[in-house]
Amino acid sequence: MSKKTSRFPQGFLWGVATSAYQIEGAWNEDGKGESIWDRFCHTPGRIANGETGDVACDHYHRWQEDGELIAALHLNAYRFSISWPRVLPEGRGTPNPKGLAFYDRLVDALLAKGVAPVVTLYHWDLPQAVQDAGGWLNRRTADWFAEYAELVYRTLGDRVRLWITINEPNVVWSCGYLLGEHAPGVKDRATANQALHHILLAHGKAVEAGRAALPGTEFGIAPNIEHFYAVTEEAREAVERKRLQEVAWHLEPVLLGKYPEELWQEYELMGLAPLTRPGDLERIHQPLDFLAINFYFSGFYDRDGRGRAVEVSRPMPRTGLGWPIYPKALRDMLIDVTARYGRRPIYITENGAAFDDVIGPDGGVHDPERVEYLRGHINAVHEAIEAGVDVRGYFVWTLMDNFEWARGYKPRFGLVYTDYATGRRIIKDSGRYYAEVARTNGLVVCL
Ligand code: IFM
Repeated sequence: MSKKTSRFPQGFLWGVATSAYQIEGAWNEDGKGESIWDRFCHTPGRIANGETGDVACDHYHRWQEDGELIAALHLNAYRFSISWPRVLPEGRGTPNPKGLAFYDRLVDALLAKGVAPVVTLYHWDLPQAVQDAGGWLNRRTADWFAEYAELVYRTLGDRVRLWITINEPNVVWSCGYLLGEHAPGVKDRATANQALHHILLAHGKAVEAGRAALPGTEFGIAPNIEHFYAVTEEAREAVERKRLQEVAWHLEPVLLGKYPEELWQEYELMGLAPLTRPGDLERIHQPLDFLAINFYFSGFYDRDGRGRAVEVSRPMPRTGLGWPIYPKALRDMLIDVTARYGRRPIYITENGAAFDDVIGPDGGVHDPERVEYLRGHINAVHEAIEAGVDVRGYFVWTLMDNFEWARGYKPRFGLVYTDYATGRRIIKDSGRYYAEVARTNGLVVCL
């Protein structure tokens, strides 16, 4: 079997991504305020095994060791999120100097190791005080978010080039407000659409504030984009409708300055459309420097007798969570997004897989399926670049096993194994594999 090395463009970012609530712990230390995830996890019955992010990976105390891990993996970028209630315990008003100092030190430590910090402003841990004032249903939350963003820009803006406003608005919409599986645990479509509108408004306001405060830096948003295939010609319309509901509804206000017309009209008739004000969509539709895309899912669909898309099960490898492993969909999604919305810089800001990793008798963690997963998906990114898509970086979800929201600690997504009993971190085989890809800026593929 012959092999070839696919090289990536010079300056390509190789990173890992994390989020504050999933790794930091220290939920009530050093003046941090309560978040909606603290409240949600402390409510019995919400999270598998009653687990919480109270301690998580204890990154708040072990951040130096974690920074060293990132450098040991030869990565040149690290995407992390700021906990809004850690820096503004009440969501607005008086900042918490100790919270700001934590991120300040982290950024300095990363830069000293040649790792570019990529900052996400909102990865779901809304201050509980803001929730108590209505949360994302209160339009003022968008203003408070922009004020919070300004505080972070003032603190870190001299050293951070890439800013992501909101992580996966579509997942907040679906899991937080439609299915009720995530904080704040709502199950109502009209409420979900209203919350989404204010989240997108918050994105627009934060970008506007960022442009004024930090000329020369770059701003984007990180939707989670799934790729859908129609298995027959007849299924195309149904699949396009699914894409409108699950992708375009969240993405097009940002990229095109309008909600998809057909869906808007339907929602309006059913009393499910959000209340908007003149100028909102212009504000949401900020020019973006890049699109950050999180990619995990794809599916094949037929249509049922009522013209709805129904998933067709196809034999294919799956992750430990049963999620399909079909790397070609990453390439196809990137080509599709570029064709529909225009060529622009793209970062894959999350991609990864959970497996039931264990420490082996030799003390190592051997995860060949994750190595294959990464090889396939990184190859798909390379193919997309060759097809003309402007991909500038790739971030594995995630640095180390951490708190997987409603599923608790069982799913292990990390390149590094977290031994929760002791806090010890062990680099998995996939971590070593990815380190080599990053070090050489290239991927070896078998022909
Ligand atoms: O852990 C999450 C992350 O917080 C958001 N994107 C998907 C990941 C895996 O489910």
